[in-house]
Amino acid sequence: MKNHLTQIQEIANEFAIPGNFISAMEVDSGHINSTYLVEFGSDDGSKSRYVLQRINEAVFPDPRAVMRNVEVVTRHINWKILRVKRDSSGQTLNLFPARGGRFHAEIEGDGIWRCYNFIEGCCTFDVVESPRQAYEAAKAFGSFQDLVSDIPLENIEETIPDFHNTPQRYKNLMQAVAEDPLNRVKGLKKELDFVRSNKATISRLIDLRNAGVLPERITHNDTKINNVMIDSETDEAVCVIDLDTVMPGLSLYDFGDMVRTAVSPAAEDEQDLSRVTVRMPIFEALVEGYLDGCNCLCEGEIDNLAFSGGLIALETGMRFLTDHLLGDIYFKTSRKNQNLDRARTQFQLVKEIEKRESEMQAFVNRLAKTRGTRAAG
Ligand code: GN1
Ligand code: MG
Repeated sequence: MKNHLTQIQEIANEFAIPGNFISAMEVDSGHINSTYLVEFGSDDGSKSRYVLQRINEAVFPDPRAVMRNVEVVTRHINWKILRVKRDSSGQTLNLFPARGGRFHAEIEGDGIWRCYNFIEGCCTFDVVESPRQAYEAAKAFGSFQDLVSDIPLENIEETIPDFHNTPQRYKNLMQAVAEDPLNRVKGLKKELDFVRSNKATISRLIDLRNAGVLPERITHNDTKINNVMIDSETDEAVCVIDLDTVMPGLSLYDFGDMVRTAVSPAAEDEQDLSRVTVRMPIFEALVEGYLDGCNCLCEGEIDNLAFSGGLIALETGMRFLTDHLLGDIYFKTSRKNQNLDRARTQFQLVKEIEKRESEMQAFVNRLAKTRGTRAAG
């Protein structure tokens, strides 16, 4: 059997990367895809790095559709930055063509791979350290919203149906509870009672969308704070990554997931729940950054910014709990009960956000008013 590195070198050779392969290492990024950082060298001694990624087919049943979406988004953003913003100074994500003329390589027995440029000089944060980082990350996701706002909705496919359909996520959890294939439901009464006690609010955003209050947009849908590359020297956000879930959605899914992943100082799988709290200065920086990045939010969106954080935390908690019940088949885990711990931190966060929600929304209203985003707070 070929060793792993030789295999990665062969996959890298499928892409139009200049120079010679030097090295590859696996990077631990995200709960879904397998990612490698590969280095190539040119004859003049210069080196460049690239990101090779295998798309997880268990999560993305149609990886070619994922690639079509990513192609549309990366090309459009590049066009818009050059022709509308007239700014060619920053780093953007680019796909490299593969043998056969597409932007992905189909490796027999080893799935679908793609290759991006590596964004140099940056780092990502699992836990936000300062309001400045929160502001920068939120501004980057806001700008992303603005950059993709003129892609026709029909150019983007729904690659994971019902991805942020919270009532559907609730049904999936209840089905897993009913089936309980690993006999894990016992001992989860507290968690399940908590979820059930929130049933009344889970359809709020979808109901508002159906009523025409919230517009459907092209959204990122996975705005975890570690999906923004931050310049290591200046702390400025450089680029949003992880475009696989770009789909038609609601801006509040994006804002809510930022709140979920940024406001608390605790890790996503923290076991000491007393560490899960809402840092108001971080929340405020998220609102300021998002509104600075994207100028297009309507009244209904502004009204639900604080609510969205709790909803996405609840939704993500239900997804982690469902996966725990089904045997950890969706999210990568590195230890026993990690998905259960992740679910518990999310539910704790929902409670903390609920306690502060009116204070959070009052801040949003004040800020929106001073910016003239709306007439009255
Ligand atoms: C997954 O790939 P990553 O870790 O950025 C998941 C998100 C969840 C997140 C929870 C395609 O994102 O929806 O919010 O884990 N992505 C997919 O940490 O399901
Ligand atoms: Mg992801």
